[in-house]
Amino acid sequence: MGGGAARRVAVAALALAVLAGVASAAVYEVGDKAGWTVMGNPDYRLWANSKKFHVNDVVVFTYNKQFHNVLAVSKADYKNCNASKPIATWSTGNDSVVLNTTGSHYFLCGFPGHCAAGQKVDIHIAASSAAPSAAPAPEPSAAAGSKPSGGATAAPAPHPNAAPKALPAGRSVAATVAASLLSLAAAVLA
Ligand SMILES: *[C@@H]1O[C@H](CO)[C@@H](O)[C@H](O)[C@H]1NC(C)=O
Ligand SMILES: *[C@@H]1O[C@H](CO)[C@@H](O)[C@H](O)[C@H]1NC(C)=O
Ligand SMILES: *[C@@H]1O[C@H](CO)[C@@H](O)[C@H](O)[C@H]1NC(C)=O
Ligand SMILES: [Cu+2]
Repeated sequence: MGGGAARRVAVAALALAVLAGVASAAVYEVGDKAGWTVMGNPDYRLWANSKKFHVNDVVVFTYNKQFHNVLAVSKADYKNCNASKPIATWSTGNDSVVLNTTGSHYFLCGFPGHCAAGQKVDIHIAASSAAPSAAPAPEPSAAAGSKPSGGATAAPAPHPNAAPKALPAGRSVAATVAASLLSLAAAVLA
């Protein structure tokens, strides 16, 4: 192929690489630099609201394990700071948790008084945020029924009948761009 064609293919490949990067899972440190603590009363609601989480993103809890731990709990236990029946427990001080479903993921510290002091976080993944590569079991009720308790902005459905698993606009555009770049590359190569 000629130089022009090769260049176009290279551009298409680059664009695809960029798009792949956009679609890959993100890693977030809970509380950013503050970590997972009661010192300084970090605002974990504010922290969670400042992110847009997607399925398969990873949150890392970093803390002194002598003073804190991480419990995944139900919504009710999250509200009441009830640590008696956690769904899962982490306690290494450096815990990576994969958010593999849509809906809310509730975490709190099980040390006495810490949750009540604000060491709790509700990480919400909008139903429309499912990564295209993931085959998640969607939790329609979590996103459709209740209003988002975090500030996680639920993407407006483009059509009333749109399936809950519809890709968000941004990713649809990205997919369209990728598709047209691919056909461009194919045309150039033909
Ligand atoms: C915490 O939850 C357990 C079991 O779910 C329940 O028996 C208990 O009464 C709860 N405690 C409080 C303080 O709500
Ligand atoms: C936490 O664990 C990850 C690997 O899982 C490692 O890369 C990182 O350096 C650790 N951080 C601390 C503060 O220990
Ligand atoms: C999500 O991850 C948890 C813990 O890693 C695992 O037990 C569970 O089966 C996973 N769920 C899905 C739908 O992959
Ligand atoms: Cu704690």
